Amino acid sequence: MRPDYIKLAQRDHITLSRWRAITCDLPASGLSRMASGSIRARREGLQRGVAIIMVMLIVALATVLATYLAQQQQLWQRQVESQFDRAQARRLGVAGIDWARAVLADDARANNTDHDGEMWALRLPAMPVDNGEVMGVIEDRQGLFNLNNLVRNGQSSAPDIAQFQRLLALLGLPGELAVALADWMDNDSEAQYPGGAEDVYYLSLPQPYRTANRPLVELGELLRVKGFDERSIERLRPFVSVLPLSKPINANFAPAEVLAAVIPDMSLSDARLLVQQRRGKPFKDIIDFKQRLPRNGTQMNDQDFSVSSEFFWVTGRARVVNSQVTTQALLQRSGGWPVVVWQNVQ
Ligand SMILES: [Ca+2]
Ligand SMILES: [Ca+2]
Repeated sequence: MRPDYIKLAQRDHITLSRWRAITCDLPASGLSRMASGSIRARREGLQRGVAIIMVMLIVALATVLATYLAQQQQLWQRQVESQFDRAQARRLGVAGIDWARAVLADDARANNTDHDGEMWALRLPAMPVDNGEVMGVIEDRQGLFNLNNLVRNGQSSAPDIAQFQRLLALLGLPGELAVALADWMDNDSEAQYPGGAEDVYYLSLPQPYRTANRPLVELGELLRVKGFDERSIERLRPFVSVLPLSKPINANFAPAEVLAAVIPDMSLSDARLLVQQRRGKPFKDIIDFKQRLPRNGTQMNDQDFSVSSEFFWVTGRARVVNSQVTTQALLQRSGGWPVVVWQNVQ
């Protein structure tokens, strides 16, 4: 028979060496009884310790989880609020384009001329709205030289190329750019001389591509045309437009450089004088314009000019809290309510 204390040790899964460590100081007499009580007490102590540690771990885990969930909730809330603000700013931006259309429709009902003294051309300060502001500017787009005029009915137009070459010369840019652009847009594949380029040139580039052979869609496309670079595009930007239709230039908005380029016998200094005289006294009609030109505009082609516009450029900005949206739109007003030819909201 094994002594009771050994049975107890085995029952409680205590090794013999551990048992000896526990009982080494106890006298042999009464050992069995005392050993039984001691083991129970230590086991209960161990269990309480484990339980306390488990509770602490659960509390710590719960705290970490609660903190994480609170942070996720705040993040989600901020994302929802930000998306809501952006959606509101976007709606405001689109509403700004509609506002511009309404203003231009009103103007069309009021008169047949367009100039920078009209209400639509005023630059208004930003208007406050709930938690933000909105602002927009309407600009004429028909006082500029329309690059798409270089090609008419799919064919390069020599008179328009000559006008553009005069504009290029006034801006200090090479005249070959006009020929290269005409080739880019005309529907044939025969390069004009000098300066033209068609598929033979573009397909021989390190990263080859084909000639567009169609009108331009936007000014940035010039980067693909032989001879143009960012510097020349920026130089041209204040003086040229890219319109889907060929329309006469609005003499009330044309910069002096454009007037001097389109009217063959007009010098740049004469054109600058005319632009000065135009301020506060816009041209009423083409007859008025011709009468105020040097030599009464004897070399002017009446078809090249008008005193009204169909195309307008709208830029806007809407902000709600910290979300901001910018808008750009090309509008065409040919009678009633202007239509959006192109718009970008971002
Ligand atoms: Ca008007
Ligand atoms: Ca071509």
